[in-house]
Amino acid sequence: YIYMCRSVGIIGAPFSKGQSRGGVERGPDLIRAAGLVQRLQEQGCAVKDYGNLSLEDAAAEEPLGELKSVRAVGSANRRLSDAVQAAKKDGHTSVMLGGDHSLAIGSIHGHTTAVGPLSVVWVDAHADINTPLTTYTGNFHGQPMSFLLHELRSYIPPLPNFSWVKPCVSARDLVYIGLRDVDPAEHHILKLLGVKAFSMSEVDQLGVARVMEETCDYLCTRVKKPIHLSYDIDAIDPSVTPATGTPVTGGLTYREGVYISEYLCQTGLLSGVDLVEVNPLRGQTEEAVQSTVNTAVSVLVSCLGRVREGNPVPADYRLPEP
Ligand code: 5AB
Ligand code: MN
Ligand code: MN
Ligand code: MN
Repeated sequence: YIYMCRSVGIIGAPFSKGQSRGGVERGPDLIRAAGLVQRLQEQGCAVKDYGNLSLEDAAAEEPLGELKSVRAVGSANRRLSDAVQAAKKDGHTSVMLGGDHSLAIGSIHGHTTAVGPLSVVWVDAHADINTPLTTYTGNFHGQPMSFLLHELRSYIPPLPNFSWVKPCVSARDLVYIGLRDVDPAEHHILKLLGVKAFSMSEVDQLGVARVMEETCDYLCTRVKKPIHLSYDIDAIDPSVTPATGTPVTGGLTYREGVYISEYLCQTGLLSGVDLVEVNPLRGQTEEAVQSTVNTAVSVLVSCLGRVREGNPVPADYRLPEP
């Protein structure tokens, strides 16, 4: 490894209306309070913190059929898309701190608007690919991928505040890692579109190192596109990251979770990252919350150059002599 200076643009997205549990809007401030910016600076990153977007509308909103907070989700994501575009135009690796996973709509839309076609790596216990017509919870954090895929265009109804969203990702440019709670309709969509997915079974079978090799071989066989990593903290096992809204047993270990980040960083193609679904109100104890938040920070610093063998010093470093 050579010493490398990365520039990082952090965008806080304190938004929770893509699901029904309060608390997840506190994610950005908690992740910062755990020392994200200092850790990044210590490892040589130039950090610009764009602060938190103001995304939550005070007004409560009637559900549209089963769908909850449609307008709020649509307008929050529009603002987020603009913010990510600005961060990319300033030359940063964009880091979006959620908030719930409905925010991936705006984050990926903004990223691809600024840099062109992307590869997407979606690390999650869930596939988040329900359409507004297959969801049985009505929560948008279970649907973001359906709005982004070209192949699902004809299955998405028009929704208020969503007319700006244009499909921008091809199914063959998407890889899932960590799946273990996939709804029947989502499973149908994954098979219909032939989406590459490494569920926890494949992680068990192949090991995380091979999963990452195969992920990058698959994504890089054609042109090497910039990578967007959308990381739901519930991909990691709830024994490590319990403070999240939809925990599912049998997840990635801390080490597997960090390895995924290290590996993607090392490709040199990682251009945008989401870290979502940290919810302090879902932790039973202060330790449970801290373990979740600290793991989120570890995942992020590893995306941005931290290596466990130790990071190199700048080229002008001189070992002190007595
Ligand atoms: B998360 C479920 N499939 O659609 C749905 O945490 C869960 O962003 C979605 O991955 C979980 O509501 C969304 C049942
Ligand atoms: Mn999830
Ligand atoms: Mn998710
Ligand atoms: Mn969740």
